[in-house]
Amino acid sequence: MNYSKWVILILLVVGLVACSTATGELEVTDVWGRNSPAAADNGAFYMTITNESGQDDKLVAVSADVCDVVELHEMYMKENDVMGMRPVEGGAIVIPDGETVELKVGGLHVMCLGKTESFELGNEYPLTLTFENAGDMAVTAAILQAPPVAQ
Ligand SMILES: [Cu+2]
Repeated sequence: MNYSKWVILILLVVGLVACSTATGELEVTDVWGRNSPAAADNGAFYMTITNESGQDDKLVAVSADVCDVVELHEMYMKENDVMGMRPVEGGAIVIPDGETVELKVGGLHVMCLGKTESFELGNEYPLTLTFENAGDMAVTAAILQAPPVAQ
């Protein structure tokens, strides 16, 4: 194969990959992490996920180099009006077709257990989201000032 054929082949492959991501049927936006000092063992990431894929999907895992372990958590009301958090049922967050699911302060969140560095304002960390149907998706979380938690 000569050089120009290789170029055409590579362009075709790049085009196919671009198309498959450009369909963007599962869209992840506003990915951010809460600022927290190195002294805090754990951190949290939040994001908005919109599913226009035509079928239900599930966020089944998240990986991040800056966390020893990542879990998908939800806040819930314990007794005496005390909020607690726990891993989501089944270990996955369902993203129903045609709906938008918000991971936000006081609700669903990506729990970063065993932070390996201080989450300073302005830092950015790559996360890999794994969806049951859509597969892996790479996103970047910006570290922002966390809004006050509603009482
Ligand atoms: Cu949590």
